[in-house]
Amino acid sequence: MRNFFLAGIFLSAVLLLTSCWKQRQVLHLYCWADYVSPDLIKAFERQFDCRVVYDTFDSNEQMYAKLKAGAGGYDLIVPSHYIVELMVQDKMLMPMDHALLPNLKNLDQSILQMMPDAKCVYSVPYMLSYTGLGYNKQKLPHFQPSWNMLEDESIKGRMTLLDDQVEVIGAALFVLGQDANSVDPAVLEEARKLVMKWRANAAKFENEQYKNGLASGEFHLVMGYSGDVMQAVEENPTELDFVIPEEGSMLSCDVMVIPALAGNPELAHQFINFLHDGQNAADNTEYCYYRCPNQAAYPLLSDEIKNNKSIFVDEKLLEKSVFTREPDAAGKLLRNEIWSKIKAGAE
Ligand code: SPD
Repeated sequence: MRNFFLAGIFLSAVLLLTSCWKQRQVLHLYCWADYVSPDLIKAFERQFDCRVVYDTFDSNEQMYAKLKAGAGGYDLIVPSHYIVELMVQDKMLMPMDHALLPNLKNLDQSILQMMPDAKCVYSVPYMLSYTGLGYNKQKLPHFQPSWNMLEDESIKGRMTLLDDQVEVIGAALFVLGQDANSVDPAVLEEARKLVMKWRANAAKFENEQYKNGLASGEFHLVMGYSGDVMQAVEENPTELDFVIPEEGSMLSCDVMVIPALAGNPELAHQFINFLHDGQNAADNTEYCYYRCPNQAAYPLLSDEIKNNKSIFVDEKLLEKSVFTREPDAAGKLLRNEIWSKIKAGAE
């Protein structure tokens, strides 16, 4: 009888907890992997009595195709800046309510001015990312900070390229001394030929697992996003390093956007505002190794981060870097064709 009574109490407690749990608001986040500090997510959940459900994509194309195919249910998405215009044209996004975003005052104006949506009508800058080379210093003692390393025979089968046409074609255009956003057919054909040489050395095109492959020693050279590679380098700075090649690199700013059909746009605004609190933006930069363009965060960063050249890039290299622009429809078609040929290994 006593056991029956205790079981009843236990069951009621479980039901009570379950109903409380169910009532908590949920923020459905669609984002690149390892891109928000888990501690910050927990702090947000506590402060706003909610749950964050974090779903990942590994390329803008994958994210866009999923949305285009009708995937709903997300409250906040983190694409790269150059795809926002297309998402706006497709009526996929909701305008930002600035009254809910007082921390926009913290944004770094010098970065904001480079953005196509500088007034944050539909997007709020999140993290700046460069593309560069991660490498194993012991395996590649002859390493040079140049994209030409991708052609080096010694890395055959031990190298990965990003599965990201903007970055790969852009890198080839840097080597050729051309505009990294070019849509000139003859120039792109030259870029294709160069990438085909790199492809012959590549184990795969890939956007997420390469950092683990670099850390484990499987890959000796990877083309990667700055912060992702730095996360691996920090685990093993004796053997690994990351550089932005001397020819220059594509610069992107990933941004936060709210889908037009978001179920909880208010919570999405609260999350954006929370991430742009100065201390939170600093903590997030320390976690991700990407620079959050938040002026209030900069003085709060550790010296290690302030002096990290993949986060606060040297002026000279910054001048050579090119902010990615979305090509017009014809240019996009041409670039897609070139990329499909590259991926298929077709001549
Ligand atoms: N794990 C986080 C990866 C962020 C990558 N940013 C992509 C920029 C694409 N141009």
